[in-house]
Amino acid sequence: MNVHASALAKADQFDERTSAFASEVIGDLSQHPKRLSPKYFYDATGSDLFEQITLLPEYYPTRTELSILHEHGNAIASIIPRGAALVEFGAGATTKVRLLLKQSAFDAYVPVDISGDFLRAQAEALRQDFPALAVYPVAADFTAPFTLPEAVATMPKVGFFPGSTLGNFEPHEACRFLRSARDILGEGAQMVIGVDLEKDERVLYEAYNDRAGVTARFNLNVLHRINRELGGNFDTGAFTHRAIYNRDRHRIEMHLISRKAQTARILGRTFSFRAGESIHTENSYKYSLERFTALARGSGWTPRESWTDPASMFSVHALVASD
Ligand code: AVI
Repeated sequence: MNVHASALAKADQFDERTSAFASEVIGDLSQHPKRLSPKYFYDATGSDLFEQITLLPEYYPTRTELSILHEHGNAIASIIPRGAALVEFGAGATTKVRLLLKQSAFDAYVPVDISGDFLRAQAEALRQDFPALAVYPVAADFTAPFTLPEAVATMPKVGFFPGSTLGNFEPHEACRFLRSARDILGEGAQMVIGVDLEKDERVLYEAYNDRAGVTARFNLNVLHRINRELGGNFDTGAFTHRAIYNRDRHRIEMHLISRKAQTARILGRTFSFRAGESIHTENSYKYSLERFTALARGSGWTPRESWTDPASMFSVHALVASD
């Protein structure tokens, strides 16, 4: 039996989502260099740690994007057609979308997220605060094709993808996501998207190596999650967080570094780590305005307008689906 098949056989007792997690973890830790997908950061603990990250003094993206959405709210509202449906790809904290919903005349809001329970709770809170807004949550993996609710079929569509989550995709994945979003939203759609910008390396370094150690806990949580959900036996104290800026590839890389030679068992498989060996857990790409514009153009979108903060730390773009 090959590695994946044996992991899957052991994972028989798991639900579909945990089996997929098991099989991906086994596959990714069998690679050279070892890696783990950043999408597995976000269980309840990881999502809570990420919310804490967004409030850290060093982590500028969240508050800077909010300041842009505030400052340029009227300009953003002016390009949004009346009675449009706002389709948010991924649904985390609702602070940003609330700002957009307050500033513009949307008739419907369609949050799309893999976590159905979380989505329904968020949807209920928004229904209470925006009684005139129709809310249609869609439980789906937004990186793959999905169908919009019939109720918004005839409304103009505006996609919303804040937080520079696009930066966590490899460039070819970012292109694939933008193409797929264009297909889902359809002709004449618009997209409002937040993208983190290249900047002083020290600022980038500190944003991912905060003094309080929250990013380190967020990174290490993926090993805790493997222990919790897959019965792994990672000695989590024997790994350390490392985030570096890779200038040539325009990205922050997050790694978990093994402090010593050690092994970890997951679902009957043993993985060996050399002292100093890395598990690559995340890339966070930083764009220049030119590189993002080129990416959008090559992915079925025409850039319409973009806004940055006075220090050019972060950018928000309005795109229109190309014909
Ligand atoms: C969600 N994403 C845009 C964050 C980022 O900045 O790449 C995830 C994160 N990783 C470490 N800190 C925050």
